[in-house]
Amino acid sequence: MKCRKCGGAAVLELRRHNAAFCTPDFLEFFQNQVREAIRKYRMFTRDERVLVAVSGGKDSLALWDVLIDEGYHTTGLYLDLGIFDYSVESKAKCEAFAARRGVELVVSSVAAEVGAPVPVIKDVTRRPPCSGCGLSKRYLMNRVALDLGVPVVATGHNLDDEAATLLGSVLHWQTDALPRQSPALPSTHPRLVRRVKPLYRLSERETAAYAFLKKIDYIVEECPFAKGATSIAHKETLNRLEAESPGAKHNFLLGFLERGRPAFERVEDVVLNECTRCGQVTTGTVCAFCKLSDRVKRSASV
Ligand code: Q46
Ligand code: ZN
Repeated sequence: MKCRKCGGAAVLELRRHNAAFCTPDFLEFFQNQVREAIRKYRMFTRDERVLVAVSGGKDSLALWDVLIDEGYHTTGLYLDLGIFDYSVESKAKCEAFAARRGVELVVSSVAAEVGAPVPVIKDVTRRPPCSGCGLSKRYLMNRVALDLGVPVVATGHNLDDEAATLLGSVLHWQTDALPRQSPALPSTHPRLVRRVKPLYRLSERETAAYAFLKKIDYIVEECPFAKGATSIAHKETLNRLEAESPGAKHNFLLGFLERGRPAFERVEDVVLNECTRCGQVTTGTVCAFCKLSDRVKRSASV
């Protein structure tokens, strides 16, 4: 196998691009895909500070790494979910990365903010763990960004994540979710920051290769609550399709973004208010996060 660019020995074959690359040329390919994502969706400028949400996994640390190399002004945000050893280890990976690269990492704890860690929230609400966890993550990312005066949060969602979410929405024709599926969600209220996904053009395999080649030490284990999630089943389905026809995932997602998504866009008629308790955005009077934290604190006091 020879590198498409320089003809040297290739380390990685990318069937969907019908190409193979050596290490330096693969790293450049990876950077170019991120540059293209940022440019195409005007995700952020060099003058803006970017809050990078890191979980300790390969995708978010690869994202932070590439943005630092590209010269962006970044701050990392680690949300401590309190999920047993998984959280202890993933936090240590993020702290070690930040120390190695000499960048700032902010840590916010769900237990401190909600009143209990994710496993307890799950028991109190009797809902799947990802429900309280996802709500808390979205809320805290936005609130920390506002507190720091950062206009944009970047997450490490990759092509596989986005294609699996799209497949789930299409299988159920969730027409409310389809217009929101985008690599860049604009701020629609002064108290909502922009959310962007600069890795949406890169597959999980490619981010794993990047992390490996850049010697990034990340947590390999998934969250213990991820097992059995429908998104994993959707990823497996897409991987089978990809094996049959390389490029299927890429065409599915990028084709949707270019040609499918505009058909589902409509003028949002939801009125956004500020939560009377915390001031964050809600469609009601008190936001879902404040309600959740009330419930958790009430159950702890009985
Ligand atoms: S939502 Fe669910 Fe994740 Fe939270 S409980 Fe774990 S799997 S971490 S991406
Ligand atoms: Zn609130």
